[in-house]
Amino acid sequence: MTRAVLSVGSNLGDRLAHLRAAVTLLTPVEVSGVYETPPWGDAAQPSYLNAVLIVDDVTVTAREWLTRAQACEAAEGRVRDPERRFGPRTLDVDVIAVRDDRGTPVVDDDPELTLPHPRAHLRAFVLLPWHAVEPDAELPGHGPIAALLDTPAVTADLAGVTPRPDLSLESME
Ligand code: PH2
Ligand code: MG
Ligand code: MG
Repeated sequence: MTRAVLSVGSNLGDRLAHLRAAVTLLTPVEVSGVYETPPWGDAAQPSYLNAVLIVDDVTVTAREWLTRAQACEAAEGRVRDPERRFGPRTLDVDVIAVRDDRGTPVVDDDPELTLPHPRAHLRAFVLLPWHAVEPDAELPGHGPIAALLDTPAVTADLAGVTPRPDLSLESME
C-alpha cells in the first residue's frame, strides 16, 4: 500500500502533546492544521483537537496502518471503555482511506478495518482538515471531499470546527 489518510483526535490530558506524539511515531508526509471540534456522537465530554495526517510507505499494508495507529493510541495511554464507544480518549488514530501503490482505493467491509471509514463522509472534523492538505482528494464511494463539505449533514457541523492556528503539529524538530 502507499498512501493512507489518518484522522487523529484527542480530548483528554495534554491534547496537543498526544497529537504530536502521533506525528512523531507515524512520520507523515502531510500534516493538517489543528482544529478544535465539539464532541460527535456522545456530547457529555470535553471538546477535541483534531487533525489529519497523510502517511505514505509502500511497504506498509492497510492492516499494518491500523496496527501502527493502535500502537500510537496505546503509547499515549488510551484506555478503552467498552460501555462508551464514542467516549473521551487521550488519542484516537483512525484509518480513513488507503490507496495501493497503483492509486487504487482499498475497499473492505472487514469489521476490524472497514475501508474507507464508514462514517468519514459525515464528519466535518475529518473532511475539513483533509481538504486543507489534499483539496482534490476523493473519498472512495463518496466522491470529491470538496463536494462532501457541501452536503447538509456536514455543513451543519462545519461552523463548530474551529481552526487553532496557535497550535501546530509541524516543525516539531
Ligand atoms: N472521535 C470519536 C467520537 N467523537 N468527536 C470529535 N469532535 N472528534 C473526534 O475525533 C471524535 C469525536 C470517536 O472516534
Ligand atoms: Mg475515531
Ligand atoms: Mg478510533
